Amino acid sequence: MSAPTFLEPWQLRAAFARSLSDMYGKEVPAYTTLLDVSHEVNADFVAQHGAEAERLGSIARVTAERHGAIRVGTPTEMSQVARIFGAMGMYPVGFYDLRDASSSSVPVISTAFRPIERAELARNPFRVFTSMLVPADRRFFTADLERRLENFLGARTLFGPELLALADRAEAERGLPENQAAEFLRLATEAFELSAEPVDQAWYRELEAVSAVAADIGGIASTHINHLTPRVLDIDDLYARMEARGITMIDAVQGPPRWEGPDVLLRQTSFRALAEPRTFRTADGEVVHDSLRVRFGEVEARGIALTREGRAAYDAAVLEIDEKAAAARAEDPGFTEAQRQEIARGVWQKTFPTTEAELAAQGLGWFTYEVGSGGSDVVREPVVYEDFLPRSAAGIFQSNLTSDGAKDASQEGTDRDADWMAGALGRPLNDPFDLYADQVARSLAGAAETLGVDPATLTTPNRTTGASR
Ligand code: OOG
Ligand code: NI
Repeated sequence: MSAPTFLEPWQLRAAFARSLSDMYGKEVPAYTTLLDVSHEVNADFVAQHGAEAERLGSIARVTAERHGAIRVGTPTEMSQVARIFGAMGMYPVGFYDLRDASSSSVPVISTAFRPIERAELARNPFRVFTSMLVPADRRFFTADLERRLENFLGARTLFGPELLALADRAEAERGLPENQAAEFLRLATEAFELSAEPVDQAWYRELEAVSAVAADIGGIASTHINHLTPRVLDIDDLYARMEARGITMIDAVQGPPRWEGPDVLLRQTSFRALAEPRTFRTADGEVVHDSLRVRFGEVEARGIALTREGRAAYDAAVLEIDEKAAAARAEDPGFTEAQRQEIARGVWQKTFPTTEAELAAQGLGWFTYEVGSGGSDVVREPVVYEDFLPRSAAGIFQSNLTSDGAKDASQEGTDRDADWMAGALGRPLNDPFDLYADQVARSLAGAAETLGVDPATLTTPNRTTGASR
């Protein structure tokens, strides 16, 4: 097949995900190991489970599926990121405040850029968790440090004018001719490469004392991809295989426990990447070689998207698990992760039903409805969770920090919310629940029209097939 002469946004997105993956594999060899093991896990899972394995996405989608994480410093940089991803059909979804979700010092707020249409997600679901620093937050930064941070950030250029012009053109014209597309992809990939420029040692270390994340964002004049995460169909299997290869994983898989019912939301785990060589410029102008441990490897398994009710049940279950685990730990200092998992499973069993049919009937999960091949039956399909979880994100940030940093809890935090983020982005911020609800409503309207019935009659479980799930 010859290369297309015009690349549409989804083709730019798929090509960018591949190009970043190639670049990151060269920078972080452990990522390549993670990809190999992920492929093994997915191949074995498909061999064991057949068609059922593809219930939450085709194996082609899952194999290519990645999420990246990047971090920027200012609203201007955030709005530029929005233009670059807009060119690839990726739009900001959701607001995450990690300042409160973490006990250690993580002074950022975040959103995720991703495709929002069902067909676009099926073509390539590449998403990028994007965090921005909040220098105005006095719990982390003094007025003096804020001012110096703003000066430093204001003086740097993360994304050049050529890259931004190509991005704007691609968004306006819904794609780019192949030559420009190649240039756009080259410049976009380069913008997220680790820079070899020496880092100002005193400045970096000053910020690092406050927060390793702040130093990674505001201590250097460029940005880089922080991690690139493949998706696996069995994350517990992946975890065991990585440990068997001698790679030390963080203590736990974040998110819902392993259990016998349907997977919901997101389960993630990670490992500490090796220290990477970096050069520093000392106060006397000398360039010295040292290393930084900032980037890591992460992997995830995705489950069914939950409704607002389902999410509230999830949030309550997480709190209950925490309380029970804290009480058990207080009684027994030798309390283990395996025991915590046992508690979590117990809480899950009383919170969530063990079948998709019940998850749908209780209004906890999102499902689409389509007219089946018989022409009169309705087939219910789960909607995959396409977003992130603040708590897991905080857990991932935290478990990979070299130190907790410093946070002055007596200070008042700076208000930041979804509206503020939309202002920084210079474009609307999508609400994830609205996107899922929309997708479901459209599937219902389509099926109802085909059958000539009221959409509301289609969601009753006895009209759907697959009721035994
Ligand atoms: C982002 C951490 C959050 C996830 O998957 O929840 C994240 C970061 O480290 O910049 O990537
Ligand atoms: Ni991540």
